[in-house]
Amino acid sequence: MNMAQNIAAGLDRILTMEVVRVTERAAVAAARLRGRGDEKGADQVAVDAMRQELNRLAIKGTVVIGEGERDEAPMLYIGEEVGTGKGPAVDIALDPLEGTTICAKNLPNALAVIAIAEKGSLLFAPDVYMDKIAIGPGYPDSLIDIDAPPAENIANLAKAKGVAVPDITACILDRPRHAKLIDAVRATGAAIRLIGDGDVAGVIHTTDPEETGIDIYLGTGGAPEGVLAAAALRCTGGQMQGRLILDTPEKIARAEKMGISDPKRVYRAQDMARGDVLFAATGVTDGNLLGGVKFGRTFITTHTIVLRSSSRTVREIKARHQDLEKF
Ligand code: VTB
Repeated sequence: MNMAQNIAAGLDRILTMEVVRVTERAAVAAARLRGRGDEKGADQVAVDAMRQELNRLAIKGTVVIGEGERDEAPMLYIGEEVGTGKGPAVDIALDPLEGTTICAKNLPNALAVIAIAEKGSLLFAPDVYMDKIAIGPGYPDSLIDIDAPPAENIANLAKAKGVAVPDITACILDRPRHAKLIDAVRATGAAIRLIGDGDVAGVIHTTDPEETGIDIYLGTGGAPEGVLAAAALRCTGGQMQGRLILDTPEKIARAEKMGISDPKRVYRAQDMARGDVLFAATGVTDGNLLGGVKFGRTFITTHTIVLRSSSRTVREIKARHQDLEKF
């Protein structure tokens, strides 16, 4: 395939390599503020760093999932144009620091995250909650059903995996709103990994249960984080369903403005992130899949995962940065 054909077939392949710098840079900036109890500060430096690096990419990018509406987020707001402007037109979902509280407390699985997709192919999700369910690759289609009771989903998963229900671990955000869900899962005998934040990582962890110990993700979290997780799952394989929680007329109106006409629609990963998608995440703090940034005396190391949906390649990039000036 020559270059022109390659571009026509999806995103420019070179972007797969270029995008790594974007999350690396955000992760290093945030990692300098790990464990300082300063959520806002860590987020701000990550945003600045990601934006700077993103603006070096040869793309005509539009942020569709970002730091918020233009009036509440001065940088990387929804609708902001990023990149050099010379290159393919792409839509971007990003979270320069997914898990600001995790970073502030120096707990596992804070990430710098980005997804780049062909124009018009990412769900334009309002910043509301989303009900989510996800499992990893290698299972029959439609094994999970967001409307089925947790016990049924877990039993079906255990059967398909060829294990007993108590051998299944579900990942759930530790929130009072999940009390019933937690009780229902515990009643099955399955184990739960309760996480404080970071459900993008939680969903991705289902794709490698041997490494992470997590088989299924359940519960409600941010809708923007849902789109980011869906982008990753499109690349790794796996199944996800999400439904926006539009429980007030105000939220329904907000969603409508973003083009969502059916407030009860169930989105699969392939509905939230269509076409060719690139996904990159760099660890800020140590985690189950990615190591955090390490500051050596003369170098900094970063650990990044880069995924592309059209080739389903999973790349892990461990970088040793010796030119510390660049940070
Ligand atoms: C999750 C989690 C995020 O928000 O989406 C969560 O992944 C949902 O909101 O890291 P609540 O905190 O209100 O439950 C975060 O914790 C922060 O964006």
